[in-house]
Amino acid sequence: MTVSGQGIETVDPVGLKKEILEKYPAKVGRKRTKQIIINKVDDGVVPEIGANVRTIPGIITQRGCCYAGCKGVVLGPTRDIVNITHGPIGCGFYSWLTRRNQTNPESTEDGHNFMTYCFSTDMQEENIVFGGEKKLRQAIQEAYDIFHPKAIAVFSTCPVGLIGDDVHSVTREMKEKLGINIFGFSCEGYKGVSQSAGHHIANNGIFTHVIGTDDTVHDGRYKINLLGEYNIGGDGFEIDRVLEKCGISVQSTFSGNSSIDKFANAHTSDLNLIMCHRSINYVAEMMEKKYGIPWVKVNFIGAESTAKSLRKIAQYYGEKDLIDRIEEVITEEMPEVKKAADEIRPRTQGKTAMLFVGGSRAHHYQELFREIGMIPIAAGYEFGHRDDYEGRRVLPEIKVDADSRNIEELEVTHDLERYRPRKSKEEMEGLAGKGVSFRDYEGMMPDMDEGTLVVDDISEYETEMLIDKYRPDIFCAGIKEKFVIQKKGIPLKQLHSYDSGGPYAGFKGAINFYREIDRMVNSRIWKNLKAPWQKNPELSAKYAYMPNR
Ligand code: CFM
Repeated sequence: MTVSGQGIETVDPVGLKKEILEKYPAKVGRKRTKQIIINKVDDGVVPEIGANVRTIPGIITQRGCCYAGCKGVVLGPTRDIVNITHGPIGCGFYSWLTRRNQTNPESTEDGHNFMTYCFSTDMQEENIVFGGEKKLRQAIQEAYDIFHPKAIAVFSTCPVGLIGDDVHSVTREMKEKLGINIFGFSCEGYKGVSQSAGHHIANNGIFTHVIGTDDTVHDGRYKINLLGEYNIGGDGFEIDRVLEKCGISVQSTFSGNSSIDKFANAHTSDLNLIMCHRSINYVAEMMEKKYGIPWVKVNFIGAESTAKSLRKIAQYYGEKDLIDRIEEVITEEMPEVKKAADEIRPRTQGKTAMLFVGGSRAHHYQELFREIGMIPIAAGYEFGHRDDYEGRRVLPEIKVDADSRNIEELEVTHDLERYRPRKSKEEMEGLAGKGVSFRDYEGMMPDMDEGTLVVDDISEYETEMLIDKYRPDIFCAGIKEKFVIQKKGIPLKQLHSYDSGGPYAGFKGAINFYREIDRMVNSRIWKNLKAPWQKNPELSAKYAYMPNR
């Protein structure tokens, strides 16, 4: 299939790629050419893309750091862990309440919610010179005395690694002294090439220190964990509503609306569902090895994908009650969604979208656009790996480089007491035969049209080139890109924080999204907008020279 939509036939992607690369020094061009791909799908197989490699110094990237991936993304949304940033105050401050992950403290007895606080050791020059372990010990003690939390986690920022503070021995010592769960992460910002390294480190830590520490088996006929759902704008609440309506118990969500106790007995569930493959596939893999819980990839972004994911769960259990209930729920929820889409589609049909976000949403949200007839013409991840683009089939081909070798791979074996295969080998094979693919993710590119552009770790310059050539009807990215793009007269939807909107997951979320996109792509304001330099290309100014000041 080739792309068609308003005006996009006039852009030649091959020529555009050439034009982009020409402006770079030859060495930079040679690197970027591997990360800018014109999509082709041949029997599910797509071209190779360069991903998860270092950003070239001097290029303005969208990426964040390892600390952001560990503390901000994976552990941050857990309301009853006191998360202490060990470092200078800026790292703690700028990762404080910026991600719009919602939580419901009333669902845990003690009502603890520490997410509204910003805990930091506030390292000063003295600590950099003489070491910061003493200050860290004091911070843990102080947090314990004031809040009496169930757990405390410590996150290392760049200087901690540079001066060699041993956060792990401090946390071990304090765990023994205070008798609560205390653990640390060596997630210094400079590790790896992006926040993706921090996800892996967070996965290792939570797997080692929390999962499997409570064997209580809770009630529930169909018990699942939802992995890689962070409850941005309330997405997790909508997914919980739908799953609960189907009679499925969400034992633990990693880590939207989560509490530490839920992580502790996640190993008692029947099935792991993965929403965001990039940030949490490691936990799923390790839980399967250690406890025997299989995992499947799901996607609750888009009404059709939600229905498809629910049917996948039904197939896994294979019980008539559940299969019937899920069909009932889909039949109940769909008409409202269809009605909204049908009403909106005449206004959005054929309009174009670009998505440059993170490590999973640039893929998932294409589905929502298609549901209202819009066309994703270019997309890319900030920090996805090749498997997120091309599918997990390429995993064996991915070379381990110096940056990925920096991140520990845990050796995981069967837990002698707790390992219990949820399905026999024959049952698993039977399900696979029926099309339930376990441990699989097909990636973004096979879902995209031929001739669309896929750009990994897009730079600001490349973004501007794409916009000038294609003039998409909407661009999806984050706060760092928002105003640059809006000044070019293109509306920008933040797909990290959702601006002030959401939820967009599940059935009700889809309706919210259609409506918002309709308003954004059909508002005239963007076409009427003129930057000051477009109206008056020559700006004049006066300056005064005051020698004695
Ligand atoms: Fe996963 Fe995420 Fe994403 Fe991500 Fe993120 Fe995020 Fe994201 Mo921002 S975990 S990879 S590190 S879905 S914070 S909730 S929106 S970049 S696409």
